[in-house]
Amino acid sequence: MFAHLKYTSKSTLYMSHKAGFVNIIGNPNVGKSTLMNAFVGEKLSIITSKAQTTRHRILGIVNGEDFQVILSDTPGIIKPAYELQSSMMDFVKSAFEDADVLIYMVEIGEKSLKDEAFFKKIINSKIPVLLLLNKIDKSSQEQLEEQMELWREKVPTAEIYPVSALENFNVTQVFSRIIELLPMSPAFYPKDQLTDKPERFFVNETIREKILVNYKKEIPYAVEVETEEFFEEENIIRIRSVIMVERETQKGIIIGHKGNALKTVGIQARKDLEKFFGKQIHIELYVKVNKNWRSNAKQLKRFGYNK
Ligand SMILES: Nc1nc2c(ncn2[C@@H]2O[C@H](COP(=O)(O)OP(=O)(O)OP(=O)(O)O)[C@@H](O)[C@H]2O)c(=O)[nH]1
Ligand SMILES: [Mg+2]
Repeated sequence: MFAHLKYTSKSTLYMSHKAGFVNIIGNPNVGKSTLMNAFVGEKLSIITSKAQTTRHRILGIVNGEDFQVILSDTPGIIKPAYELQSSMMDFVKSAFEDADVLIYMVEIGEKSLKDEAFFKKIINSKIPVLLLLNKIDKSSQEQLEEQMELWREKVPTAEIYPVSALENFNVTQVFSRIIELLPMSPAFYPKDQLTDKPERFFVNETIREKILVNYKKEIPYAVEVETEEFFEEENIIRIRSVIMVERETQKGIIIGHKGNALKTVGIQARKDLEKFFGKQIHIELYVKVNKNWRSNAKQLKRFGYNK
């Protein structure tokens, strides 16, 4: 099994192997999910131009012969207004607890973290913090220098890297630095594992991404998706998912005139899922009202927002 490796004895192998948790935190919409996907090379996390796209803590595992980097994408930091958002912030809190390296992502033009308590945790962090100044493709040299200076003052303990997660600028360099900082450790997950989430989770998320993209204002935030059936055959995966909304009026909006809006979501989700799973997809979507699920602890638990 170890024949292709440089070292032959298992104990040497153990000694030379690095592994650890690298948790990505920051304000909403700064590009955390884009970065994680860039590291992993797969679209594990959904990405949209809207804030609060990510609601869970999602692991993306990058495996090498002598390393395993376990990245965590987390929801953007906000002051919670309802129960769902409190659960989202619990995911962020948990990301502080097990990190070996913390990635604090900010974007060009940003001046502070929305939540002061989280910011204090970052500046007082005992573990290495890599502060990534993202979206530098949008900035001038002058603005970049100004921002680098600002963050040097604000978080003097952090190593600062200007990056563009979208255009893959400096991403490889940051990854090399992560490897340097990781502790010696055997792998935590099997070496062929890419994430901690099951297939249905990615179906739910892909559908939710299409809802974020196709509907306005409050609608996407009132939506949760649950996949009731995921049936894999040799050449096709048959999926049936329920789109849950909080109110009857929202149900009408999701479905749209003659069902056209919902049809668009189905077509777009199918295309992405075919790419993700590398198989033909048959998808059926339903809409159901699940009254005030965002504030209902039991429902939240059911959807994986565990306390
Ligand atoms: N120009 C530019 N846009 C970027 C870059 N990285 C991310 N974006 C865009 O920023 C938006 C937000 O990206 P996400 O990766 O979803 O951001 P996030 O921090 O995960 O957002 P939340 O999950 O809502 O907290 C999307 O429209 C991305 O395409 C970048 O390096 N440059
Ligand atoms: Mg995200």
